[in-house]
Amino acid sequence: MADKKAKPESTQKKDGYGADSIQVLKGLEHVRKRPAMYIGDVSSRGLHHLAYEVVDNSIDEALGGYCDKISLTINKDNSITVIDNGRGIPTGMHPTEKKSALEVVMTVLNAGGKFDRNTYKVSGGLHGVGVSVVNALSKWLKVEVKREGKVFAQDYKAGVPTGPVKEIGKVNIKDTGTITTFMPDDSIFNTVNFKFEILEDRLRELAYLNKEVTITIKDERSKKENVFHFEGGIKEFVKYIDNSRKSFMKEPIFIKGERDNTQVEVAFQYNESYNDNIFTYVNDINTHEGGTHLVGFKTALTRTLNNYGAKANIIKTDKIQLTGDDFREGLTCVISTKVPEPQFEGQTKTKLGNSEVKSIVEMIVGEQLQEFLEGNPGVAKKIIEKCLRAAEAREAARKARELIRRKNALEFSGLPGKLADCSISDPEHCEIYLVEGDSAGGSAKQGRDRRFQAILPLKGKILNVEKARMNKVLENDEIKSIITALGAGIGNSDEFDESKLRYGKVILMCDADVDGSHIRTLLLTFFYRHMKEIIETGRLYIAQPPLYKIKIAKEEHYAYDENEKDQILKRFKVNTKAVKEEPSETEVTDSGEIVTKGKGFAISRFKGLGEMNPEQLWSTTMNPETRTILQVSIDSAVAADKVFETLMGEEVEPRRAFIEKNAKYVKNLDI
Ligand code: 0RA
Repeated sequence: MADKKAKPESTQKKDGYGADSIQVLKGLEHVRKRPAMYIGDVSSRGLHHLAYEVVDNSIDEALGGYCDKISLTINKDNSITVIDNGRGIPTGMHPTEKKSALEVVMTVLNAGGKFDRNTYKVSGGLHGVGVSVVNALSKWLKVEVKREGKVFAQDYKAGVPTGPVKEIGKVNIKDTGTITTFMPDDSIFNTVNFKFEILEDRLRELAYLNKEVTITIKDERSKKENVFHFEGGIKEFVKYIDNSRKSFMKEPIFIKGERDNTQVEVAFQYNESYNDNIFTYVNDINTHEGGTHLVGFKTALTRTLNNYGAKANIIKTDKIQLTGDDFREGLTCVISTKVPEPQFEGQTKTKLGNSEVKSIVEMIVGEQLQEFLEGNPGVAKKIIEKCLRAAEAREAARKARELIRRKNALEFSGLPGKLADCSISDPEHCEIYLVEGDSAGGSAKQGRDRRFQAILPLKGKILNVEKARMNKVLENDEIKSIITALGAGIGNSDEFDESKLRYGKVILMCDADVDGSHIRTLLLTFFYRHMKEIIETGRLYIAQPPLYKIKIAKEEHYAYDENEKDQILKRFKVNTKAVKEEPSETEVTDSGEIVTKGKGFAISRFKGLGEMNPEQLWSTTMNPETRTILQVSIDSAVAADKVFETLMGEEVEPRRAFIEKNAKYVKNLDI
């Protein structure tokens, strides 16, 4: 088809850049100079954010009821294509910018907002920065719009148009939509490798939250593909979250209402576990830190169940008082709100601040839950009885906690006996290593910098908290010593006091073998379920001990993985072929070290931390100048929950399926 200039362009100024263009360039330049201000960071997380940003724009069309199909493809060259069947980005002349609206949307910061497409904008935290930010951070980007029976297109490099908007073809007038393909700029991002699983998690979540849309994801590199469409919406979402937990309820309870343009949807059920799992959303954004919608829900749940239980004579109010926690034991819940002007607060800007939302959610949930309980007395009774059992266990837990407190008061310092504390007292400059095993603990104590590094050796495996109630958790010796060493209490929100935390960094140091990885997972599960704030504030780390020691001539080198080992061997021109072809000598030393020897070199694989002497441990794993530590983060709360529940929970079948299917992925999420 012939390249024809689109009408709007023919009326454009011909004399190159006007003042508007210069402003645009300055805006884009700033995005490229300070990308973190717009997308958080330039790691894998920021990279995936680019894709979310483009998809969010299509979801906006879907929220307005104009679009029901969205597809995302990771192309072979690692670029991303997002296609939707919305109205298409307008291509006509923009009234004030004096160029095609399409070019304005793609190149001017925050231009999307000027169109005011619908009431519930996907904006908050780092979302809603606009597709122009994606454009600025892409080596190249190509947009195609189908609108009014025509196909328009424009190309960009680093956010700058390489030419005008062109009409490149014709289509059926009913065929509308937008196609965006972008290649993230590898001079800006640390990595430009998109991960199918990460994008898949977000798209699945979006499909549950917007039951009208069908979202397809395809990976042209691996040929993986998936289609998400959930007629049951968040009700199905709750079942998905709980698919490896047992519930006594056939269907989640579903509540839906609207007041003052604020829409509320809640689905929840109870399972046999002891944790609560509430995922909250505002305009499709996961509000990790909760906020007024969550408070409204909790208030309504506690009050309504309490009133009903007392009225139905299931709760004998003279015998026992139930707290909010009791009503949330074993609860899995999704709260999805649509709020016109959301105010986001908190450290990561994922806490809803709008005060009016609390009473709206509280009222809608209160009314409809009461109706449900009265109409379903059988289920109601089971729910309340479960809450009563929780209350009894809580009483036992309170006694156990009291015991720890009293014991602490009796002991001289209140700190666990085996903790080797550091001498500096400013928590922000201190770190604690939780070390697997007494022998590694001993080496770490000798090897550390005692001014700011504390060591707490842990004996064997800590309790699997996924299968235990709070009182059992608190009876466990290893967990008790972790809690007292950290000094900030336990629990998410009310009982955990971050200001009392005795260390700025908590570093898990486990062996690089199967047992070590199990212990690490148990520890991660503990922190995720009972001290989530430590993870959310970026204080939890995993130490990376080396896997290999390579002795060449008289020098020792350390490698942290297979690849690095090969690189070292290559760098020193060691003939590795000789080793592979004739495994000359493999020895197992007294300490269990496996040594492979060849001409002039020896490679030993560390089986455990205990094999390293204090100096080795310091220089390879603990010295802040030379070590690598991995920061633990929760990108997708739902995915994290799935990992812990499936790995550590009761049901064996889903666990097996999960390990078989996702062996590789689990490894990634471990960090
Ligand atoms: C501004 C105004 C209108 C639609 C859009 C933007 C739009 C943006 C994106 C981004 C990806 N897909 C999109 N689809 C639409 C409304 C145009 C009208 O009134 O027809």
